Amino acid sequence: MVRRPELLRTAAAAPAAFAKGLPGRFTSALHDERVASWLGIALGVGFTLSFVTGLISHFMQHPAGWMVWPSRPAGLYRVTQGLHVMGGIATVPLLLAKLWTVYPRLWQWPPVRSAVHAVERLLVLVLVGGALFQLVTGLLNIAYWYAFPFYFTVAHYWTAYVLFGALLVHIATEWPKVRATVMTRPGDAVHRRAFLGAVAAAGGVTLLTVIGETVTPLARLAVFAPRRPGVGPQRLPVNKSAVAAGVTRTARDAGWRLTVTGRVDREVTLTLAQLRALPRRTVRLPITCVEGWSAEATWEGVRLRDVLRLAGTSGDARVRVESLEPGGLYRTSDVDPPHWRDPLTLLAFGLNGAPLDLDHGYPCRLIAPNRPGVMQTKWVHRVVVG
Ligand SMILES: Nc1nc2c(c(=O)[nH]1)N[C@H]1C(S)=C(S)[C@@H](COP(=O)(O)O)O[C@H]1N2
Ligand SMILES: [Mo]
Repeated sequence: MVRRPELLRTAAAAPAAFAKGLPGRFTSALHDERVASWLGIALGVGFTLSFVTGLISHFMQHPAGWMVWPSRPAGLYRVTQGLHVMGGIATVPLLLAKLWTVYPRLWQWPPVRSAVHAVERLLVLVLVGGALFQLVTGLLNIAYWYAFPFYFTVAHYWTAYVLFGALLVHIATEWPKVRATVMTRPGDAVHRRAFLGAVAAAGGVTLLTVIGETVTPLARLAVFAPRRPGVGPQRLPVNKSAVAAGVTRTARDAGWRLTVTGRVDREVTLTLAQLRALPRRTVRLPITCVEGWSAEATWEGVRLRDVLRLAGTSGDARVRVESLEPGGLYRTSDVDPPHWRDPLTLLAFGLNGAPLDLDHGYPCRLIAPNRPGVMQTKWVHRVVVG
């Protein structure tokens, strides 16, 4: 514990570097370059992690023509998207602390000293604006609070490049300062260490309130998580229900058929009974929503590759599964060769030991390894080979 008199003494002795020119206004010794540097390093690591994992998520859903995503390790996307969302959430207290530390600089006088200084300040504006935008829109999105008039994924994706570009320039220009402060001895004063420790603890506590939505043993701590593993029909969360998707009638229709069509040797049409009569497999796979929650479940169904073999397809075929859902962004998904050839990829009709719930995609849904939840299409009725 820090004793108060010592804290005050240290604080009084430390130069309040950012408050220069504004005597008496910003008296805390924590408005300090050393504190700002440490927080900057942590934020640099955090934002880089978010950027890279965000790109992975984006390009898994919208692969460029030359990209081939592997289907293994089966839980890889669960890790990268968990880092993206959980890491982003843990960054919030760090960013707030950093903004508090440096905000006296906002009032520096004169506001602009030279052209270079003007560019530097503009860059900081982009950096702060971009960081706040990414964190706020990310949080609103996972809370299903669409308070913004633009399409989330597009805005979040493009802002990421702007933010990361500004971050790289910022690192390049601030690096000498970081070296001169945190990379030189002597060590940090007690008040700085206490403050940075408190910020780190705040990040940790924030993380604990949500991480259970993907780290199942901690599910009970996840008081701020919008979805929790184990909560939902068949102990699995649901994002879009059958009612919301408008499939309650078509999915329960006795006339439901699974059709395999497109570039096949022979078109195949199966009733649910015929599908269930094919060799059955049971796999353990997670659903990993792009919003960060994930949950493992036991799926029963037939291998997609077995169904495709019935129809006769080439080994490098491009496959698309289509839902009964009449519209919506996730009505179809592409299943590229590494995924449709994978023995874990099923057209599932059973979940956790019972027939698939209507909300989980009855009569039949796709479940595949290493894949975003948005591509685990529910209420499948057509497989189109291209
Ligand atoms: N047809 C269809 N399939 C869909 C969706 C959808 O909106 N429509 N949502 C997807 C999303 S975003 C996720 S995370 C998973 C969730 O599966 P679950 O509801 O069975 O947990 O389903 C996916 N499959
Ligand atoms: Mo999702």
